[in-house]
Amino acid sequence: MTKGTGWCALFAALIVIISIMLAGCTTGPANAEDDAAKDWRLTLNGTGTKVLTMEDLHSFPAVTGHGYAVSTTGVRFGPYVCTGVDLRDLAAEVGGLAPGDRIWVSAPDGYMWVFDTDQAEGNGFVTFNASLREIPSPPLRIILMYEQDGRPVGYDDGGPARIAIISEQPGVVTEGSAWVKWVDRIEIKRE
Ligand SMILES: Nc1nc2c(c(=O)[nH]1)N[C@H]1C(S)=C(S)[C@@H](COP(=O)(O)O)O[C@H]1N2
Ligand SMILES: [Mo]
Repeated sequence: MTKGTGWCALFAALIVIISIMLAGCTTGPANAEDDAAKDWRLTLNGTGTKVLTMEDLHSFPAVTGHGYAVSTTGVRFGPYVCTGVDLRDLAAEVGGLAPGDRIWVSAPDGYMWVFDTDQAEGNGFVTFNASLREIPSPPLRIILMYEQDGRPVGYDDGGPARIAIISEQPGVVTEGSAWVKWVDRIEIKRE
């Protein structure tokens, strides 16, 4: 083996090693998110029970709007363009909503938030402008969001499925506590 081919082999080996490392960096986290979405299940409970996959969720009419939220500590998250499924469409799968019903939305970390039917219709939320001054609420929609800014919702953002409260126009801030992350259960409670 000449000196030249030795260097050439070493160089080739380096290229292979670097490629493998780069591939790990770029596809690793994306695959983890894909797996999370693949394993994800949503249990709907109303007059009956249904379990949906992410593929099922994508088969519902998609709704897109502007979402922007503020935490109790005044930290804002967003603004985002949010895409998902209207909560009423999910409720319809298990008997729909009747006046007085409550919608319990929960996650595996034990967090839960309750919406009433008025809110499911987009009313009765407290809203702020981007400077966190309270403003009269425009019509809103509660969605189970699976896409944020055109990409699947990442785990850190509460994916694969998170509650988002959206409006047609941008700049409407809602309370972050209702934006349930990692949603895996939606129950309709009737008195
Ligand atoms: N599953 C789950 N969702 C949750 C919470 C939580 O603790 N668990 N906290 C809520 C509260 S109080 C706020 S302010 C926002 C915070 O969102 P962030 O973590 O994206 O900033 O998530 C909401 N959704
Ligand atoms: Mo919060």
